[in-house]
Amino acid sequence: MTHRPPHLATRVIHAGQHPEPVTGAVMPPVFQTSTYAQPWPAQHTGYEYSRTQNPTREALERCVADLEGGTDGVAFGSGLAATHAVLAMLPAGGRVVCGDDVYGGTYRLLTKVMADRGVQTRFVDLTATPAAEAVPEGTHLVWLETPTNPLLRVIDIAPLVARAREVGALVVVDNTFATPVFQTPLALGADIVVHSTTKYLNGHSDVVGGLAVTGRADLAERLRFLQNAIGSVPGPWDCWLVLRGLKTLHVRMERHQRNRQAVGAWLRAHPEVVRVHDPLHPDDPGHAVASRQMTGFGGMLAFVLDGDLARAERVCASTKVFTLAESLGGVESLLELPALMTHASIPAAERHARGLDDGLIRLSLGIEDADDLIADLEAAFATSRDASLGPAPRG
Ligand code: P1T
Repeated sequence: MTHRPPHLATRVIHAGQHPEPVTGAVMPPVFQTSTYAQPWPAQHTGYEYSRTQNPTREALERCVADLEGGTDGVAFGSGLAATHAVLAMLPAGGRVVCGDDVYGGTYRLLTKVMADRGVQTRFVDLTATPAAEAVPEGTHLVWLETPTNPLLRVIDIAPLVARAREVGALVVVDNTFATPVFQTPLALGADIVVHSTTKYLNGHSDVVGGLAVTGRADLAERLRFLQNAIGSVPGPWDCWLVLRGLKTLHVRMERHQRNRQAVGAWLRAHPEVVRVHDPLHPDDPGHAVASRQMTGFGGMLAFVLDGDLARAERVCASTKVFTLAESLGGVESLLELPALMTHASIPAAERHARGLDDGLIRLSLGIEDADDLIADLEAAFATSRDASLGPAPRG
């Protein structure tokens, strides 16, 4: 599509796609091929080998690049593969400043893989530290999620971008939670946006994938090189599924958000709920920045229930509509305990220092009926009062 309609609801359906020239097929076909015939050695159609070029993957890359307001999208086999490719741009001995509340796998990649290659990471509370202090001279890259996983903290992107420019660092924003429906970090000056397309962009919990988007030609060229050189590319079927999922991103996000609003209000009013992490609420420390930086608040919530970790475990094991599972962003509601599941790779002392309580329950609100979701939590809260409930025997 050469004409770029102003509204995201139109672009999620059309951006980067055009009817297939031979048959007019409206959906980009799944080019399920590893290689392409060449009429003469080293003469080809622009497509040589599917790790390097694949038309289905390119349609997905163009679409997400457009939604994020970038020029280039580069797709990977998972969100972490996209993260790894971005970090592979660092020089030996590179210095990273990373928000102190990030997905556990991102933390693990930085501390257990990149650290062995000499990359040093400082984890900083980017919600509370002035940008000049957070990003010292010599920093190569600033990595942040906003809203963060799992505490839903909101980080002000623009001052970090201004500071990063002063010291010559790149700013990378993992936009998985907000999606371009609610936030476009490139418009705030970020250099690269990363997604786990596994989550909202695909939206149906049936694909693992990742994507990096940039508006800078030099970074696009390097990422494209790394995509091919490292080789962690997604297959064409997975790309096609994400493209299909994207077409409803806009309506799904509105419904995720509406359910989040309803469940958040119910949780806040519940006498057994000690704390709700919800930047939608005016009392939340992230509310002011979120109101300025985002056009919506998304579909995630986290809360702490009165009682010990065992009670939180019993809640998670007792729901009937919410599924106890890692991941997020699908049409079905999920819940999980980050300390034991998605963020278990962060040592307990560090989790606690960052305010991640062991009993924190994370909700990914799906698009079911909000009343059914609330009734499910209410019933699980009641069941969890029975301390004799325990895990099913294995085997
Ligand atoms: O799982 P993968 O597609 O590799 O994406 C990694 C990733 C990156 N960024 C964020 C913000 C994420 O939440 C994730 C994956 N997160 C989960 C699996 C989870 O349940 O939090």
